[in-house]
Amino acid sequence: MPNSHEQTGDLVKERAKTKKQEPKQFKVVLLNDDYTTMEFVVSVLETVFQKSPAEAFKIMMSVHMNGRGIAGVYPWEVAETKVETVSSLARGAGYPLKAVTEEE
Ligand code: TYC
Repeated sequence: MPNSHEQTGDLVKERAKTKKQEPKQFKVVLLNDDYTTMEFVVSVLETVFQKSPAEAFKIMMSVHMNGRGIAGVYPWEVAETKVETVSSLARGAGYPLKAVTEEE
């Protein structure tokens, strides 16, 4: 039955395509510490994670109160680059601010 083989092939291809269109996403988690200023964290959230001033303040306060919080969710390479940018900005300003990635 040559037709059924062709149909099965089409189905497999469709499924594979659907999977490729949904790459894994990674959370960038901001960690609290006692030394980084609130102002610096807000500026990082605005510049690196494109948050509005109000949203940046909200996320910063949530990290301050809960120890950690999600700055954003991105494909792996973007998430890793954001973590490195946070680390580099913090080091340059003399703060221990740290961000890590987590699989969603
Ligand atoms: N806890 C810091 C302070 O009281 C503020 C802070 C918030 C630091 C969020 C890091 O990810 C952070 N100055």
